[in-house]
Amino acid sequence: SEVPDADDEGKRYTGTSMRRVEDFDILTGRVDYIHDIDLPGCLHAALVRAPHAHAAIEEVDTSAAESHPDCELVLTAADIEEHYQQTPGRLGFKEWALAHDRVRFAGEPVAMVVAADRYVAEDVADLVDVSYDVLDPVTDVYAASDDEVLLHEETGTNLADRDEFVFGDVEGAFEDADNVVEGEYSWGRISGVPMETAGAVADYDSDTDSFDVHCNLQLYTFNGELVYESLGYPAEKVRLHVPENIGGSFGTKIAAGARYCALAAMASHQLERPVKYVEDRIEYLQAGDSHSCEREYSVRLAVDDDGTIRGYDVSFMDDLGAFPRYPLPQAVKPLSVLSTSYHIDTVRYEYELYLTNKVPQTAYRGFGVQQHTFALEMTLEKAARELGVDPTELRRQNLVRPDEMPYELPSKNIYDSGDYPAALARIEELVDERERCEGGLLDPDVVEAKREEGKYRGTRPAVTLEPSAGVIDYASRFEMSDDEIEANTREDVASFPEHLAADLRPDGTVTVHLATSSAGQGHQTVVIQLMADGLGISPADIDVDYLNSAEAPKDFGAAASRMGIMLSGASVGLADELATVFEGAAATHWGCDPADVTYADGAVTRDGGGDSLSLADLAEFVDDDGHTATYGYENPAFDLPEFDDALVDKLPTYPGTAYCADAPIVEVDVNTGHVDILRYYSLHDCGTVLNPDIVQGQVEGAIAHGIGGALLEEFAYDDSGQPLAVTMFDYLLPSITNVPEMVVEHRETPSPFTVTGAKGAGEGGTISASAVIPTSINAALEPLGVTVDTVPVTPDRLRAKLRDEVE
Ligand code: SMO
Repeated sequence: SEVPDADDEGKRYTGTSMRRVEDFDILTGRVDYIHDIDLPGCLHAALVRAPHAHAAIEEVDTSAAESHPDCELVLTAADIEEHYQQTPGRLGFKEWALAHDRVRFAGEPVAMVVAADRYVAEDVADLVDVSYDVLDPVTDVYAASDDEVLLHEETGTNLADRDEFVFGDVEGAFEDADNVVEGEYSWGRISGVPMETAGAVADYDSDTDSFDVHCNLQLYTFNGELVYESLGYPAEKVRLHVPENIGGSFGTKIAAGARYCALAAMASHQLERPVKYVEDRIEYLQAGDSHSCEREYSVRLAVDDDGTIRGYDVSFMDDLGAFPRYPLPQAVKPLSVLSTSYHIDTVRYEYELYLTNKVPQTAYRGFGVQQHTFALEMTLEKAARELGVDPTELRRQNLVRPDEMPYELPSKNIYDSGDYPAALARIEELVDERERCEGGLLDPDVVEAKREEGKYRGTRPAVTLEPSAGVIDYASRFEMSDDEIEANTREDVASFPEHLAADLRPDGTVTVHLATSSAGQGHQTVVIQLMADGLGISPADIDVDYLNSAEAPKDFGAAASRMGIMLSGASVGLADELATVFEGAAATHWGCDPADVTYADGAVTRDGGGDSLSLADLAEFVDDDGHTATYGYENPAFDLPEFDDALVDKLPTYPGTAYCADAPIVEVDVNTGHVDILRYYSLHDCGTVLNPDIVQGQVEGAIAHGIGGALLEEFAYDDSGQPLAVTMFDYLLPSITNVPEMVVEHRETPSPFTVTGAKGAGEGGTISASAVIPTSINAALEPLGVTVDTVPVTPDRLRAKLRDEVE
């Protein structure tokens, strides 16, 4: 095939839109998803799920089910107690794979039934007779905070966690500032809703007393702990295998999938046959992991008449659902972008996390950063209106400037690089040139004419941030000294590396082994691009596969937009290390000094002589016991030679901070309460772009998710704690009618903290869209004096606002 010309740095593939190696199989239906894994003799499981949000379990009568002729097994909490350990919980709260004594959310699994196929298993599950004593449900943070009904009586409170972080003289700033702007907002419960639901196929082998568990867990090497501990088996006895392709996750396959792995494994252990369980769509919508924040905010902004922001004070209450789940509440990550794109030195951030009778919160694309960004953008919008200043100018004058980069936040994260004011200026320019002109969507005459029909148009651009690849337990560092922070950051980052290993095969091609699962992001393609350039060989001569959890190092995995940074850095490191291995093998073969041989472009040559060995020749000399080289990627900030010493001391907690300046053109129909996004502008900078098509796809997909959260999606519950959105008719995903044409421009400001300058991408559009859509709606409605304060901005919410404030 044709070999492209190399660029100035010798790269042929990195930075190009090389076609994704994943897509041919995906698009032609050749991919095995979790449900396609078919082991001989496999049995199928169904779950008995709680019909009540909150109830004591009085009795689980399995006799009718067990006497069904086709029933293979019924597992209840009592069986698990006897054989297996508890699923580890957070903050002292234990969540069992099957509910013990009490159910705490509608849809919580109570029993597992196994039969020859899923249809029979569901019929048998109907025969499991559970007697409940129904308890009062706790369905919001206000009821939770009363502590009249407790979810976990042993703890004596529904407050799972609270914390307060104060940077600077907050009270002083609010006393001295010319103005104090206050806001109250609400954020609705949403989630990722991937195309593929969570599931597991477990196969217990009695000869070795060990398990093979096929699963579509996100973070399978890391979250395997949850499975091993539930089973009471050591890690090496439980081999988790992930398929090459997973049908989306967005954070949602981090925790609940572990429950399914454990349950399928327990059943397989009892039956000594493979057992499969995969959530169906209604189960996912009713009780699937995981939900994002459901939040009530109370905020204050101290701002002078000249627009200088003096302080920001945000308190919120999160509805955490029934258990504090692994890994961390989403409330914590925004500490890394506390003032988002703005220079605000004085900040107070306080959260209270309440337990309620709903599906627990874990992770969803953006991991809390969008909720934080939303509140600050909404407050800036309000401030501009109260002060009578231009909202975009208020934002512009407070943005972190390029001459402040790398910019250290009071909360100790460091923004790597970028030009936020220029991004805002460019997006303004694009909107002016294309939309505020004659015939544009915001042509003043068109805007005026549309208002006559009750359609209000507007846009409000903003710059928002996406912190990438950081350590996760951010909050704990505020109890540490600077020295401890440095040591801890090194340790944390070192314990969350990403490893790649490689085999050189006899035909001279290379297999790269990944230790992290992909949910569609294109990891395989990016690794192949980087390795092809690093080794100077054709992408066709490289393939990629996945290690199982027993073979793999315990890497963290794909989360926090980290894989672009981590896998590209690891690929560069692995290619360098392979070159050294190849040179060493050739030198040994020739009996010469390795310094006298050079690897380049698929061959080692002996300096000065004509000797040369191809990779196929070398395959005979490098050891053949598996991997030729393993490269564990640690935060490159620690050893980048060009790195400024002063910064090494500070250590960025998130080595990449991508940013975007976004402007949705919205149209609000005040008659129906419907919001249309007519076009969406985004200027996106994720540092070095490794594959423009992949980044473009991530940007567009993330914005679509943000549109869903801003306008459509909500896991609503009624007063009895019953979920109201249990079909796709109730939980409204954005579709072709809601997602507009997007105009996306890319800037590339490399991160000085990463090997390739990549910053990470994938969450930015979700973070941005769900903030700038509500502020753009408020901008559009300004002539009516109406403001929204709750997302999603559904037609009924908007109509209620219009009725209250206008009619
Ligand atoms: S919400 Mo993610 O999997 O960092």
